[in-house]
Amino acid sequence: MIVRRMIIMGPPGAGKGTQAALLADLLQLAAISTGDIFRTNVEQRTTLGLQADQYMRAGQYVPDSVTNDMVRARLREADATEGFLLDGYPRTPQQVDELDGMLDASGCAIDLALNLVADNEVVIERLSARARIEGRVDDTPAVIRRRLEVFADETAPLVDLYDTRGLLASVDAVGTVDEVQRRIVQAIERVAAS
Ligand code: B4P
Repeated sequence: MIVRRMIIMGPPGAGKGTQAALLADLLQLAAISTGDIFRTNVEQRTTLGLQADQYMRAGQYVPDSVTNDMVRARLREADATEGFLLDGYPRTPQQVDELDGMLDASGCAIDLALNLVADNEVVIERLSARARIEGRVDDTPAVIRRRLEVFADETAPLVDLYDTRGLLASVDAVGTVDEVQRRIVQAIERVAAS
């Protein structure tokens, strides 16, 4: 099986964005990061950005309706028709339902749900390091704590859901970027060989 449609899950700071960019390049897939799209819109002060900004600053998820509409439009773009890598979407059961509907409508399906596993101590350290370098407004200690709580409450249960569907591959995300990438490539190769 050729892996053409993937999602990447994991807590904030697990390395989703980092690994998604590398993988999209390697597999020639469109990398779609909902966090990046929101941040670009916030910078450009678009209507979508103004809607998303308050939630992101507070470490909350942007409302499902806003996020789903944005992803639906992005998946219709030409570069996503042959394959995509969704980084940070879906994050709620409602987003899973919407994504299922979008894929049904276009006659395709997810091939793999990659779950990056890292404990809170590691991700807090990474996000705190990024705060010192980039000064992202959602990387302050209080907001990091809130993001981890929101992840545990709303997104962690989705791991079991994709496992039940037989699509899950969990990868240890503790290690260097190269080490984690090698583990991910091995996981994809196992799925491709099955
Ligand atoms: P995201 O942009 O997805 O932020 P994130 O979960 O923190 O992951 P990110 O990709 O930035 O970090 P990564 O783990 O790669 O979301 C931000 C916000 O947008 C959300 O809180 C929410 O408000 C909103 N949002 C996004 N999607 C949404 C959705 N579907 N529904 C509703 N709201 C949504 O990397 C973190 C740091 O670790 C980096 O500095 C990186 O360099 C470093 N790092 C990575 N791998 C490493 C390694 N192996 N070793 C050391 N450092 C590493």
